[in-house]
Amino acid sequence: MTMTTMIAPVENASVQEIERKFQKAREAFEMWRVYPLAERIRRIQLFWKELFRRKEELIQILHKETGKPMAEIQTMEIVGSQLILKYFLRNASRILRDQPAVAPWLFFNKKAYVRYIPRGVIGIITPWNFPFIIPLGDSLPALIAGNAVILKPSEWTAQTALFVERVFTSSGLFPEGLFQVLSGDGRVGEQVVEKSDMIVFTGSTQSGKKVAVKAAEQLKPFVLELGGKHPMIVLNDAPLRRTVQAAVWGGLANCGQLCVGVERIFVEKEIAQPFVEMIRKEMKLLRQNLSGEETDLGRFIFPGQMEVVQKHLEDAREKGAEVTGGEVVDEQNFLMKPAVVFPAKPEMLVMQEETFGPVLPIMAVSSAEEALYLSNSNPLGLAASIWTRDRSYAERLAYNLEAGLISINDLLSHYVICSLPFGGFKQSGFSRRHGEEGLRQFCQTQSVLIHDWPAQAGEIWWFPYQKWKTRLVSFLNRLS
Ligand code: TXE
Repeated sequence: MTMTTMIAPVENASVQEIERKFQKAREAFEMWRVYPLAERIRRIQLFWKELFRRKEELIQILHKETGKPMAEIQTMEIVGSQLILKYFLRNASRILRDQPAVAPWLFFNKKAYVRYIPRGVIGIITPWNFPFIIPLGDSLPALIAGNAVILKPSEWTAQTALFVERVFTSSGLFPEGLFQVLSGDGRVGEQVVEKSDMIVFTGSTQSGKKVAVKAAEQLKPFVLELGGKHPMIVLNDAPLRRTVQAAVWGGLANCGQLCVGVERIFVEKEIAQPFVEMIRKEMKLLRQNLSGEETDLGRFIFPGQMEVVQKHLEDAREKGAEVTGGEVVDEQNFLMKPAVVFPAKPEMLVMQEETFGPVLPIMAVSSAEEALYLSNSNPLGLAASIWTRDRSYAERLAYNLEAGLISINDLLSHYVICSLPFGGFKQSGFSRRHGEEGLRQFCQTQSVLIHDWPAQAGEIWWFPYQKWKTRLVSFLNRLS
C-alpha cells in the first residue's frame, strides 16, 4: 500500500496573533511567578497525568507527522520526556531554593545569599526531528522555574506541539496564556526571538547563528543546540559485538535524524575489514516500513533531508567510496535504504558536513591519535564516542576530544540522563540545557547582602577615613 505522505509546512501566525500571544504570556507570567514552587510543580504533575491520559492521541499525531517506528515514539520521545520531567520535579526545589553565600570574616556581621528570579517569557524554537521531547524538554523546566513559554515548533512538525497546547490550556490548571504555540517558519521564529526575554534554540548551525545575532542586538540570553558530526572511534580492542550494534543503532535511530547520532566512524585498520562486514550484515537485518509497527526504520521527516543525504552519497561515490545500500525505495514517502560508505575519505561531504540521515561512513585509521586528529578537524563538536576495553586510556583520549558529550563504550543517552548538562563545543552550540544550570538559566541570579548588626553604627571603612580604621581593616582582613 503506497500511502503518499502529506508533508507541508503550517501557515505562519499573523503579526496580530504574535502580538496577542505575547501580551497574554506576559500577563500569565505575572500571575504564575507568584505561585510557590511546590504549587507550580503540583500543577505541572497534574497536567502531565492529563496528557498521558490522552497518550494514544499523542502517539498517533506524532507518528502521522514523523513516520517514526512506534518503538521510537514510545522510548525516545515519551519515556525520554518522562525521564527529563522526573529529574526536574525531583530536583527543582533543591536547585532553585535560596543558596546561602559564605562571606569573608571581615563581613562577619552580614547575611549573604543567592536567589533565582524567573525571567519572564521564554521563547523556545525547535526542529522537526523530535517534535515532542525537544519542546517539552525545554518548556517544562522553564515553566517550573516560574516563566511563561512561547513555543515555536518546526513548521514541518507543529501538530504535536498544538496538541500539547490544547491539553495544557483545557486542563484549567494554569493562568491563561502561560504556555502557547506560535506556528510558522523562520520568520515567525525571528519575531519570537525579538519579543522573548530569553531564547532556547535547537536547530541547524546556520539558523542558530542568525538567532544569536538577533538576540545579541537586544542583549538577551540564549541557548543554542545546533548540528553534530559524532565521530565514533573504534580501537582494535573494542568489544566488537556491542560496538557493531551501537554503530548501527547510533547511526540509524530516528532514521539517522539525530544531532547526536553517529555521523563518522574511525576504526583502527587491523579490524576495519571484519568490522565493515559485520556492519553490513547487521544493517541487512533492519526492517523498514511506514506503518510504525514491526519496524526499525521509518522515513525522512523533512522532505529536503533526503536530497541532502543523496547528494552526500553521490559525492562519496565520485570520490571513490563503495556505497552499500542508500537506494530511494519510495520517493513520495521519503523512504531510503540505510547506507554504508567505505572507504570514507576526509574530503567527502559525508565526512565533513552534517548528513543527518541513515548513513554510516567508515574510515580505517592507523591509530587512535589519527582518529582524534580527524575527529577534531570538524567545526562541529556535539557528541563523540570511544570504543575500547581500556577505559582509562579512553578517558584520557576523550579529554582531548573537542565535543560536549563524550561516551565510552556507549552512545546517545546523555539527553535523557538529565543530571548531565547537554550541549556542544565549537559550532555545535552555546550554553547548555538540563542539569542544575539547565534549570537555573531560566532565572536571573540575584545576590542579596544584608547588614545584620549593629543597626546604627557605620562601617569602619566608611567616611571619615582615619589611620586607626585603615589599620583595623587590614588586621581584620588578616583574620579572614
Ligand atoms: O533546523 P532549522 P531544522 C539540528 C540538526 C539539523 C537541524 C535540523 O542537527 O542540523 O537541527 O533541524 C526555526 N530565526 N538539531 O532543519 O532550519 C525553524 O522554523 C528563528 C540539533 O529544523 O535551523 C525551526 O523551528 N527561528 C539539535 C527551527 O528554527 C528560525 C537536535 C530549526 O530550524 C530561523 C535536533 C531564524 N532565522 C536538531 N530560521 C541538538 N543539538 O540537540 C529557522 N528557524
